Amino acid sequence: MKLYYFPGAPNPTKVRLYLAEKGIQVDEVLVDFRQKEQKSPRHLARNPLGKLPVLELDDGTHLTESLAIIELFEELHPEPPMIGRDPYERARVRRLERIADLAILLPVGRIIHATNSPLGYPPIPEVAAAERNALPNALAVMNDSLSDRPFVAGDQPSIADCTLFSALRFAQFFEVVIDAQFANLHAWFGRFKERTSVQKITA
Ligand SMILES: N[C@@H](CCC(=O)N[C@@H](CS)C(=O)NCC(=O)O)C(=O)O
Repeated sequence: MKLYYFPGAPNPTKVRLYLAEKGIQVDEVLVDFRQKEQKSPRHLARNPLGKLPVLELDDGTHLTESLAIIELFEELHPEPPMIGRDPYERARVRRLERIADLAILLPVGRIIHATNSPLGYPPIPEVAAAERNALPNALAVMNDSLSDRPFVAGDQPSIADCTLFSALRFAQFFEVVIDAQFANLHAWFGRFKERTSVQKITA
């Protein structure tokens, strides 16, 4: 299998982090956003939406959508579980992962692309303002989750940590400030940053 990625992009990062946490090796192929390679005919044949990540399977077919890719690997390699051990735990992990993705990663991306887009999108101040306004509610949910546990969904890392870390790393890189009131979140980010998985994907 081959994973097409770009190093700074948060959706490929969440998959790479997951794979590193699980100790799963796949070949990686860089698609260079700086050269707009994600919109080249070659890449559009892999993903008509012109986005990353894309997983190329051994039969040559392609799978897109970061969560679908992660769920495939989780079914192929169930141990150690990163989406919970029973239906209730899985539901709780998926809830937090969806909040991290839809209410943090996506808005952070919109703020960045509406203010200082690395892909060259034009500034849209009203979009940035609306997203900045909504973001603290979701950050508060994560901050509360982290009040009594070392990882977002419990005692062990889960896919919710991978998504949240990718979102906050993207925010940090493009100077989207996460308010200091979210102390549990800042402490978790500092701890997670030291993990071997993070060192591995940033090497
Ligand atoms: N829902 C998709 C989102 C994919 C996505 O938006 N990827 C971004 C990178 S984080 C991308 O490829 N952007 C390039 C572009 O829009 O040109 C997923 O989870 O994989």
